[in-house]
Amino acid sequence: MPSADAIFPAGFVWGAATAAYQIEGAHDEDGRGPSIWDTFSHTPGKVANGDTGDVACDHYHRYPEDIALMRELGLGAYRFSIAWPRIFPTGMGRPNPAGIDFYRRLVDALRAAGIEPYVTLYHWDLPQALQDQGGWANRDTVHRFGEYAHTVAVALGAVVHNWITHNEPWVAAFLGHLTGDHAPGARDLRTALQVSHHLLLSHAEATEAIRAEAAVGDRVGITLNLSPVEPAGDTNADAEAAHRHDGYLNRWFLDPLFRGSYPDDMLRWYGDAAPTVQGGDLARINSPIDFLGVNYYFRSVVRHDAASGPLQVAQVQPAGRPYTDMGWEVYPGGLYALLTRLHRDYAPAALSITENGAAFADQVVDGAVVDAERQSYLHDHLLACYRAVEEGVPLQGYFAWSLLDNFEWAYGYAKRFGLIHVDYATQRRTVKQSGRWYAEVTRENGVRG
Ligand code: IFM
Repeated sequence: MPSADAIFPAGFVWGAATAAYQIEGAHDEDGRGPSIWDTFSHTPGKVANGDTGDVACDHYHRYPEDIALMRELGLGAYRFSIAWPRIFPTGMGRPNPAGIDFYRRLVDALRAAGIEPYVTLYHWDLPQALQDQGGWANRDTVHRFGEYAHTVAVALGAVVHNWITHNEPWVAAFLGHLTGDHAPGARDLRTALQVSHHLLLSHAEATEAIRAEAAVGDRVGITLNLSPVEPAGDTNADAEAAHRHDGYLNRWFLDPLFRGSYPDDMLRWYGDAAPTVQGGDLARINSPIDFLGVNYYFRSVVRHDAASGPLQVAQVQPAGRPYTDMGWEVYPGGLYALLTRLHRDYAPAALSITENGAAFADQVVDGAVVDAERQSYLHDHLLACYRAVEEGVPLQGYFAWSLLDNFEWAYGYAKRFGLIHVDYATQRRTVKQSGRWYAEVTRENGVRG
């Protein structure tokens, strides 16, 4: 994409994002209970290199240093998640005051630094005790999530004004319960679909709980991982596969949230595996939200393949394109296509990019990390956002993923997404070249030249 000045509207929010299990460490401190990710990562063979989140970036102890780094980057906002098992070590009962205190200290320190907290309630770390009772496949977990949301809203509502109920429910449902790549490692389509419905319903329940405590101007949203889907070839079968993949990944979540129904074509495709939905569920899920969080990394190019799983869809990696260390195509035009489609088809009141970024195999050389590829990835995706804003898409913020290198789930520490490099042996932080460049973006309110 050519370089040009792209100065965003006044008030545009510049941030970076993380998640509790990926950075906090302190897995058994101050009363925190185990989550499904503790269990999963400690199960041999589930995570590359046997890595776990036991220590991670030790952010639990080093958050003041990390907030000082956020200031260096000029962040106006920081998106982080609360570890449910710090607040409810067994998922229910009495809240753990030490867990609440940690997040209060974190939020107070952010506010003192002039950084607005954006709080995600669920970024995949379900208390293990709730998994032992069926986890998200059990409808009771929806109510436990509502209680947790209420407790956190009471504890932090005076100082937190932007809430995200869930991060990427598609990942939690399908990687956690269909492919088994994520905790809790189940492999069953019907379970995955029931979980997806309960996650959406719990979004509704948490939204209601937060709104009951909220002040005027407080905002509640949900973050979805979304991707435009393109057919690999020009056959009808590929076109249908692309439509189906769009239904699986995008419409399965967008339609209930914005239209109050699951897509008919997907209900037909899933047949007996479709989830049990009770009367009134969809109306609650369809209640207005203040913003839609969008996590975008790559487009999906797919072809029909009768042998590829329940969707009969196979991913294709177009030749001759750039790829990140995750094997994800670098395709900024997909972000523009996605934002304009969301605006056209679903018209959310506001949008925020709650994650966007890239993993590359960074190295510290003479005290510096020269990550030109990440800088260019971010640059080109910001230009895509700018184009969308210019065309009237109500995009209000952008959060780079991620503030720090961190625990990349099944890949462990092997993949680095940070604006800041972490040496896990010493916990030394080094701001990468992309981080210094992002500091210019936040200062200029956009990309110059
Ligand atoms: O690290 C994850 C994050 O937890 C959720 N969104 C995608 C990121 C990169 O895979």
